[in-house]
Amino acid sequence: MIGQLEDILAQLIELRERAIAELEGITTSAQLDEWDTRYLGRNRGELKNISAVMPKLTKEERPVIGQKINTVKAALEQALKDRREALKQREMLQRLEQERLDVTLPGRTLPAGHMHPLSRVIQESTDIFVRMGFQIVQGPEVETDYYNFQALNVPTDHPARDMQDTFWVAPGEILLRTQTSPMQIRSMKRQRPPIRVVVPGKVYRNEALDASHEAVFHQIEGLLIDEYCTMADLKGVLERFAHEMFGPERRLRFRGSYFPFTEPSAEVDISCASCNGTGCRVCKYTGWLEVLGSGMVHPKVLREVGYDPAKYRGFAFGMGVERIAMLKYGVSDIRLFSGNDLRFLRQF
Ligand code: 2NL
Repeated sequence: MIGQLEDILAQLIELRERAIAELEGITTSAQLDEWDTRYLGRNRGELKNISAVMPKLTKEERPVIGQKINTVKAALEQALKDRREALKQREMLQRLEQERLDVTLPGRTLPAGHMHPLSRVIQESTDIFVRMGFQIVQGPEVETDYYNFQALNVPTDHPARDMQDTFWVAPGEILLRTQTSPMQIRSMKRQRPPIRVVVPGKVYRNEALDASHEAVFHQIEGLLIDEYCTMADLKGVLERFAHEMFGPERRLRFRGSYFPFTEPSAEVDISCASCNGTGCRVCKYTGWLEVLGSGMVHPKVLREVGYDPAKYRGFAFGMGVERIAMLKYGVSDIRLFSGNDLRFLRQF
């Protein structure tokens, strides 16, 4: 039976060669599975078919063939495993190639907002006053006639109280504040001197609107009360403010003026930054730009909050935030600040 043995061995060698050659050409895992069943399948795999002859072999031949079959089986199993691994690698490389990412591409920038120019001016201004020892106070926009007018020595027949100038909520009683002074009156009633407060906030005036007038605008008011306080202190504080806000080259000029709540009163001009005071279109050839109103607190106002004018005196000032921002940034129309046009806002 030597012939049969050799025949089987030859079949095994041929099977192994063929199976491995075929394996080389396989490119998908479905083909691999198909190959697996065809050659190594327990049911009708080619190797199984060859093993079927085992019972016909002699006792001596059986282990020889059995061992050979096992060797071929192990070789094919190993080859299958290697091919699977190689295919996996290939698929991974293909995916890496296809799903390639350029990590050097610039990211998508998210649009970031920033402070409104008016908020910035308010923040910068209050910072300057905080450095000079003032406290920042805020309060309601809906006020009483008493805090907005009476306590400030604004007479009942004063034109500011007129229907044309004030937005009344309940005529003669409740109104939208026309300045932030009401909070300063409250501060004085609440505490004793020395007092140093600054009140930023929204104010309302029923005015004809144009490039320099809005019905809703912002104001920063300051108040200082102490035993020894003169106009020189007022000038010093305002000069410091102007220098920090507009630059140390700017000069200030005080012009006599009138407000019901201060006596004496002064309007303050700043030397024009465009021409350095020599005169140009910006300052209408005067060399000066009006920035704020100020004065020594009127004795009637001091008395109203319970202070003895013989013992205490103080100064106060008020400025329009929009006006400061217009001067600082060279804006020619106040309405731009409330227009919400991003082309304008993005410039700050
Ligand atoms: C201006 C002028 C000013 C004040 C506001 C004030 C407040 C108290 C007492 C006295 Cl509690 N005065 N405030 C004083 C002078 C001027 O504002 O032209 N504002 C835009």
